[in-house]
Amino acid sequence: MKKIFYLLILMCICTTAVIACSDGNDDPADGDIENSETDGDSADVDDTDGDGTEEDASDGDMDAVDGDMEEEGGYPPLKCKTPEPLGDGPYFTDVTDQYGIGRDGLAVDGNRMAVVDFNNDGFADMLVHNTGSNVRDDLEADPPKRLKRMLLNVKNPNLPVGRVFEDVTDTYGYTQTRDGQLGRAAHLAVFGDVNNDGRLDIFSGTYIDANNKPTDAGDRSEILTGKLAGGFALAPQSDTTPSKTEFPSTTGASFLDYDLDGNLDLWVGFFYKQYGYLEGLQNRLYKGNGDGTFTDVTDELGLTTFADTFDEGTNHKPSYGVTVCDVNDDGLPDLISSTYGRQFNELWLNNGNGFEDISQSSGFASDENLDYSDNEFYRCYCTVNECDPDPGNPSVQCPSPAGSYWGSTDENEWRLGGNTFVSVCGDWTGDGLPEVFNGEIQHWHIGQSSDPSSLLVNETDENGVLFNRPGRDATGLNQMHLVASWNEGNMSAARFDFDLDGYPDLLMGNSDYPGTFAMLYRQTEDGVFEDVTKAGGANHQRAHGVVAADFDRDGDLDVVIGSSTARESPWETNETHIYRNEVGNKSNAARITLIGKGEGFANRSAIGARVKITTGDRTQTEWIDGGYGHFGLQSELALTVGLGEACSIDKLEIRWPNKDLSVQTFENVPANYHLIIEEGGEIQFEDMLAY
Ligand SMILES: [Ca+2]
Ligand SMILES: [Ca+2]
Ligand SMILES: [Ca+2]
Ligand SMILES: [Ca+2]
Repeated sequence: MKKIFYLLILMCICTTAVIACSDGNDDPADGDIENSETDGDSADVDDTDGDGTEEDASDGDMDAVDGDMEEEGGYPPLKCKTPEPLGDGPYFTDVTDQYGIGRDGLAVDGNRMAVVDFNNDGFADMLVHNTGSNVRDDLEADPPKRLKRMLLNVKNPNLPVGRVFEDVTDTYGYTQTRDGQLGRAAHLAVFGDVNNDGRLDIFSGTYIDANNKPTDAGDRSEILTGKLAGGFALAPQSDTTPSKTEFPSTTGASFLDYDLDGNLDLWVGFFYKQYGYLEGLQNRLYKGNGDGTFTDVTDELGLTTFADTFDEGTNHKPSYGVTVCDVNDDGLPDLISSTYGRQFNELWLNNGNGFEDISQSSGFASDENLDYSDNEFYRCYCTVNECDPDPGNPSVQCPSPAGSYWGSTDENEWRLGGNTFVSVCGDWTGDGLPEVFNGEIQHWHIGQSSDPSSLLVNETDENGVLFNRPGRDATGLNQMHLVASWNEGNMSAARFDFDLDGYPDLLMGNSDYPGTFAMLYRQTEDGVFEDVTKAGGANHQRAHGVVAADFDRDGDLDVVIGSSTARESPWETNETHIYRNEVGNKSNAARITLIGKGEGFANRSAIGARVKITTGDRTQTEWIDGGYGHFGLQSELALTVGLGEACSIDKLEIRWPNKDLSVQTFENVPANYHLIIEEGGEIQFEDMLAY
């Protein structure tokens, strides 16, 4: 009911906005939006002139007496901005305390975050998980020890304007257990409306470390469905909840609709079977049944991997994150596993009937550099084993015994990939095909054995899916090393257009090692990135977990950055910080919310929808994302698209993730509004808010 009410409000706003545009901006060239009745939702919108009665449906001639009819299909007035040069910064300022989550407030700790609007009020909320193992939260402790915080973005009651977070972890029921206690063990979450009732639901993933079985409280991954009255309830258990006799090391999850039936499905990644061994666990695809339950379809769709087929590259991978990405833009979402242990990354192509392993053929699995001679641990191994050719003397103090750390495996191709934590999918180059940025941990002493973080440029053509790695000098995604014994800890990353100039940028988490901090790269008009970390002001130390959302709804994307306390960190706890974007909203932009019609149509969350935004000779392509990367990062389901100097969108094209992959186009859509579009319907315009 609440959702229906919300929609009615939106309709009213829309109608108001439409009436407000009777100043002559109505462009007859608006094309296919002139037929205002196409959404079929006659009860809500037929009173176009606001007189409290429905118009006669047969009155299609828009006569002059009806005045307002003319504007019904029109758009609200242009609200143009003139972008200013970025200047010296800072582009972001730390507003953690203002949002009430700093040390004097809720003292939120955590570095795995999903920032979606889970109470449907239009503002991005936040669910934060902290690193931890098999234990429940200790709510008896003083203060309570919590590994997850569910936070609502609400108006600050003490200020005329401004937002603040309210802790609803317990009241919203996120940590409820099957035995009635609170504090359920959980380590990641992604959101999507799995039962298409208008309320977001949750996959709550639990990482069980098989080395710590005694502390296992028995909690396993769960689906929680959103209640109409707010909060969440445990859904009936199905295949997404492993049994208590299994020890699944869940590390990532992403909602998608692989079969385009309108019910969200779920791709889940798992780490090692047991830490300290090479063998991973089978990653799994679950088909959504539309009621909160899921059925494991991994094997029947060809996604089977094996315990020990390392040489063939078909082994269970130690995944450290999963991502969904339609790499060949055919509307059928494809699956990525970001793999740790320098093992191959996985890319599974959705062919409509199942999945095909194209990890190797596409070049996605690893880079082509097979030189392992500068791997110091391999050199150590060779001090006590015969190696041909001899890689030379190690320049590190070797472990004891010298051949440990799997030195005997270092010559194998399947150990010459990356320690990939996050794969970020999105079109950076502007050709409509998604690139993938892979964030890696890399150490100086492992040398070229280990793939560096890099942008994989999509060069798919009629011959198949292909990724190319142009390298750091070509992309500009360089990283400065302050010490000779450097480590790169790129465990998280977010793709978003911070300055809304129409060129998506990259915020990269960098953590766990001395001297590491978040790095901000701005994409320039020639497609090369420039490092603007210093001017950015969000160079958060030991940045572990980064994700973007427009928390204050002023039009630009703010960021949340988590912290790590690993290895002599400046932080005492894994503090979660919010940085407000101070520059983006000087440019023109659009916020776009898509709503699918549910089962038999597009999924209600519109996850997988493709949006093309053309201004002048440039087209940007965006997809609605169901979560990605290391421990379930997720940004807003609403898109924020930068338009730079353009104050209207020449052409807005939406491809819905339904069986027909139906496409809607709108022309000359004014910027600087929140555009809400239900599948098959018209654009509802909402004014941008600013708090
Ligand atoms: Ca739901
Ligand atoms: Ca489905
Ligand atoms: Ca940009
Ligand atoms: Ca903002």
